[in-house]
Amino acid sequence: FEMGSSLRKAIEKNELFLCYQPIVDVRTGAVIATEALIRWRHPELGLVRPDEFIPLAEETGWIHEIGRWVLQTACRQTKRWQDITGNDQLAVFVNVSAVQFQHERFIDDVKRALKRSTLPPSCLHLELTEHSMLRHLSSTMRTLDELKRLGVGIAVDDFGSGYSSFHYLKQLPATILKIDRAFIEHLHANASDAAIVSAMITMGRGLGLETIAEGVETPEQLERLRDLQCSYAQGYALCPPLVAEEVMAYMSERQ
Ligand code: G
Ligand code: G
Ligand code: G
Ligand code: MN
Ligand code: NA
Repeated sequence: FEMGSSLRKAIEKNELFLCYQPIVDVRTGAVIATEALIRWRHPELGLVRPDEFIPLAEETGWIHEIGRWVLQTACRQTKRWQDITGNDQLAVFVNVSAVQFQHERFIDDVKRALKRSTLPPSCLHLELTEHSMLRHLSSTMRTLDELKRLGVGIAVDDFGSGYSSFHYLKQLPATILKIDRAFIEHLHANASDAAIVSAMITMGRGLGLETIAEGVETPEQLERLRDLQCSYAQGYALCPPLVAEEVMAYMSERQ
């Protein structure tokens, strides 16, 4: 069975779609953004998760076209939500793979998605893992600097899980830390995890970075994050990834 050749056709056949997971202000519960998460509805295999096809897309080079489609779709959708809700600060977080990021046309793709959607650059945040930022460090740094000049946000995804060092973190023009869910899982019961999350939040504040806690699954974890003065959170306890129509309903209930 050839997943590669069907992936090539997935865009034109409209088999790809985005789910969006709300990112919420811990104090007020307001939706400040969503994270776009790609899905593939395969005619025979059913729903294929990104973990299964993103590596394939990277190997085959289709990641560039798919990534372009994700950027454009996420920016358009977010602009639409801004217009409907009147909240012109509503933002979107888009995952970017290392391969996609290294492409010479990546910056052009970002600019084009912003221009076509008319979404303000400050409402787009690109998520990269520490690992992918540290690959080809000097060219990555140039791209990140240019994105920052555009006004686009740079989020460090899965923060704390990779081989990061404070030496690199200091140099990266990041704007947001997304605390890896491994640190959130036992937050309410494990004093070490609570100490680490607390330190991450404090360090973020000192560096001028916002922090988002990922994978918040219980009210107890959310309560602890509130105590630790974490700004934002996402996870099943708040809302799972939803299709666009469901996100609109979720936001309306919270206005
Ligand atoms: O819900 P979840 O199974 O969506 O996501 C699994 C993994 O796939 C995560 O690591 C996430 O960052 C990644 N992912 C989700 N959507 C995208 C996307 O649009 N582009 C890339 N490169 N990765 C994505
Ligand atoms: O749609 P527009 O007129 O902006 O396209 C100008 C050129 O850019 C065309 O050659 C087209 O093939 C190419 N192009 C169209 N869409 C994209 C895109 O999303 N990203 C990049 N990098 N090039 C694109
Ligand atoms: O690697 P990244 O952080 O981009 O991936 C986000 C992944 O986490 C997606 O697969 C998404 O579906 C998943 N996710 C979202 N909320 C939760 C949660 O509360 N718990 C767990 N275990 N996974 C979550
Ligand atoms: Mn992510
Ligand atoms: Na993450």
